[in-house]
Amino acid sequence: MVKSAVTISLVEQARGGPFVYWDEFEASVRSAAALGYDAVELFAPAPGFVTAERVEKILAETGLALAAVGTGAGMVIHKLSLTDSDPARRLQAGTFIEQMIDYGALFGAPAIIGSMQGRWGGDGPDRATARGWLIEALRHLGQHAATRGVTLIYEPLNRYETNHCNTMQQGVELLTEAGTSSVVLLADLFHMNIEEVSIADGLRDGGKHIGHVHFVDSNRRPAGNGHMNYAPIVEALSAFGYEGYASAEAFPWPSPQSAAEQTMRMFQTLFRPK
Ligand code: LER
Ligand code: MN
Repeated sequence: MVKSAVTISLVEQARGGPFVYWDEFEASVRSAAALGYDAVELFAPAPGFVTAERVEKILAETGLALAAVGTGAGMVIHKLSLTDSDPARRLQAGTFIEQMIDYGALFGAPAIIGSMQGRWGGDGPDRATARGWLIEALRHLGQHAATRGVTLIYEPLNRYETNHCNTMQQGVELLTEAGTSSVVLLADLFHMNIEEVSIADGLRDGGKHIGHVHFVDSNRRPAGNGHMNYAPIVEALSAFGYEGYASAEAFPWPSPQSAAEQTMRMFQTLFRPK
């Protein structure tokens, strides 16, 4: 059964980004719990930003799980990427992600590599060099995650955010080349709406490699506020037995509370039909 999750961002520098809750952690988790969410996905400025003790206490009190932790703060705040031409910066990027993996793993939550994959070209490395670094990083970080009992999530992004992988098929090829079984793909419906010929076909391309879904509409508003056709999406996920999270990574439109309510209504309609 697909599970519901909603994003919480505590990264001030990311204001304006596609995250539902922006409040303090506890208030956001309590609000998500009141709406019936199974979990929250946390985008924090640094590993341990909300102490492990507090996370544990609040999750225990509300009964929610931690679905995943984002690593994008490494890029947004520190401009770190796994494909930076400077080896010292690549090392710092890897260390930031390792620490985020360790933080999430305390709660069984995988870390997500999205914007920290960086891009090739321009003043940076050529495509083959950057791809080699990315593959090496996924192998190493995937192994690190496995020793902590979690997977690692790799997210193909739309062309304006990366030029490594834009589609699920490219994501599968990257993971296959990396030869790692501890890294899974994130299917973000917003990015897929830009890049895939058909979102449902893209999901089928990813198939069993897909370990996480960002549940959002075509315009990045909460599900139901754009022109996304969800029926074939739900059918494709169900056909390969997807049982991960549908996590609301969407603009807090028109407000965090309304966005969380609207997403939950759509989640119930699509994934818990009467
Ligand atoms: C960024 O566009 C995104 O989708 C995030 O999940 C990755 O950091
Ligand atoms: Mn995403």
